[in-house]
Amino acid sequence: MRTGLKITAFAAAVAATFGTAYGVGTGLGPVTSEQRPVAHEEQHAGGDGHGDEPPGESGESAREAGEEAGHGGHEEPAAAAADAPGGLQVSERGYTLDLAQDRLPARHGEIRFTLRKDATGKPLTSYRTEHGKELHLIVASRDLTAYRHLHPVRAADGTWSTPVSLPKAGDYRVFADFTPAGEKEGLTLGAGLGVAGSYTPAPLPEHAATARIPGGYEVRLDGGLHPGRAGELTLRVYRDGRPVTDLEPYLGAYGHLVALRSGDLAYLHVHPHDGKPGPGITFTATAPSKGAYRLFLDFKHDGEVRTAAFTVHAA
Ligand SMILES: [Cu+2]
Repeated sequence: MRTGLKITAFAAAVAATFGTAYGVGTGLGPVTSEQRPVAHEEQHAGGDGHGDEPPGESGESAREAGEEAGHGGHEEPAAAAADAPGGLQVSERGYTLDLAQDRLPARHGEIRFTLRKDATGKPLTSYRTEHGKELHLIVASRDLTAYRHLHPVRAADGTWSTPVSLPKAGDYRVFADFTPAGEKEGLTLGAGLGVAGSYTPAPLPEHAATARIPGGYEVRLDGGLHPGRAGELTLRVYRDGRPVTDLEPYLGAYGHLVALRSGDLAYLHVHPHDGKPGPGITFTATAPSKGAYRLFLDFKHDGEVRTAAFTVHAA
């Protein structure tokens, strides 16, 4: 849909690999790739076709398309179903994110929550594994300067918990990205989290084509986001000035990308699976609207998961 934030990742050279519509809310037509090392076909990287699809079909069609080898190219309007990007609602499609507490007394603490089925009120205890995990938890500050990608542990009663260490006090948003067992389409629920302490909201970092991160790494961004049409983003990883060609798979992919829209933190999670361990990781993304987005790329190298962030303006 026009409002859906759609990002597709594809193999550097040719075909993209998309397995599931993981990480995308109903409204998003977003598609993410599966962890399969073998590339499938690129899914609806094109911006065409959305808006004509019946609602509710996008994620599913995207996923199924991704699973069917031989599905070609851009024709599958996976984005169709989405009316709104994911991560904006605490409750969606019959599931609710129930945070045990919506504030943390300190920057170092524990996040506990339950995902409930609205129909019964009972905790959801059966999930599909996506990218090696039943659930991915993203925590981002409202000002988009802090970001964490966590993997909580689920107790037998369905309660999820994870320690969290945040860089500053402030307003955060928690995103639970998961696929209930039996559902074809993943969803992302979001809820606010306040972290006690005084803080000053930071302005959105300026756009920069290069992100420097500890360890001597530099990630360079080429390409951009465009509202309503596909744009290509390539992220190249360098260390000490030299291209990195031995990226390590992290949760089945060489790169994991989350895009958050400035202003409302609409969420999109994408995993490229081109099987190429660097230096370039390419995504195709369609922004749901004009505006600023913050991109967070997780990659693993030298045994550690590292995150590079970029501000991108879709216009
Ligand atoms: Cu994850």
